[in-house]
Amino acid sequence: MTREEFLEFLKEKKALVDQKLEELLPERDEPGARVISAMRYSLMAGGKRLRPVLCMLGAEAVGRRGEDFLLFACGLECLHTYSLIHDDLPAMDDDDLRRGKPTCHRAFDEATAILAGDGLLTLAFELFSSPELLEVTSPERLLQAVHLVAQAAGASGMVAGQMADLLAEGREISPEELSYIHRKKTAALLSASVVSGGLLAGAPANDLRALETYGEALGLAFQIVDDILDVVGEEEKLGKPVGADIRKKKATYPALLGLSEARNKAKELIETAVSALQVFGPKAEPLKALARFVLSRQN
Ligand code: GRG
Repeated sequence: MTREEFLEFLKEKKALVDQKLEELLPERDEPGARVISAMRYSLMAGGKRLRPVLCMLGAEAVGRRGEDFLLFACGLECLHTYSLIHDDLPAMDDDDLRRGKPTCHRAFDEATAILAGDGLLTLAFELFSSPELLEVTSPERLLQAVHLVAQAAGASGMVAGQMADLLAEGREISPEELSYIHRKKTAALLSASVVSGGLLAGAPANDLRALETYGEALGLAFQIVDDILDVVGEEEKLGKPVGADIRKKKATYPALLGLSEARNKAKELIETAVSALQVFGPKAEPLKALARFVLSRQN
């Protein structure tokens, strides 16, 4: 699958997710509807929809139709969007822009943004437990998938990663601590997204292990690329290399290893991710293309 073919493929999958989310969360006319508007504002702000796409492709790698699990996949996007809204809050990263638009607390207000995050996190579990999913998977499989995603998102996954990241601010950290932050904050949910698709699709244990290896390596590479894009963006703004200055800011692989070594590390991880997919043969072609896309993405 070429990059162009994959981009077209991604556009189609993304459209499925966008349309379903639109259907699931209509505007309302009631006293509390402001929170719905804030949830919709962030949810429909143009995210890449990687987590829902990973879930659908995890199911496709084992021979099922990804779209069957669209409700679950949409739950993953709600969960991800909650984490972005809360991450942008003044008490956390204090960001003004997200997905090229004012952050939720800037467009609305802080209390509304907190509630919008709470609403999206809860909506995620409402979608994961949709009775319609029992028409396409078994109750055991569904329960395992919800449990897996809850573990990846909660205080032993993404929330722990965010905590460690906040505690690491302004001081030097070891490569081990950095790897912990990346695994928990970013890789855990990306990996759970693709594994949950496999689980719902009824994949056997060794296929699930392969998807987990893929998801973990992809997630780590994703975070490194994110940090590289930050440095490159900064350099473009400044018109010169940021050099050692990056070390003083957040701990990242570009700060720890330099840009070129960080790029090599991301490449190695993508190779690991792609090799883990051998067991699936051609059905995993889109997952391979997605991994290569993560390496070359510009936003
Ligand atoms: C607040 C519990 C809590 C967790 C926050 C996700 C997160 C943890 C922080 C976001 C900070 C950040 C930029 C992390 C880097 C990796 C990442 C999750 C990037 C954003 O994901 P994309 O690129 O975003 O998939 P889009 O906008 O395409 O959905």
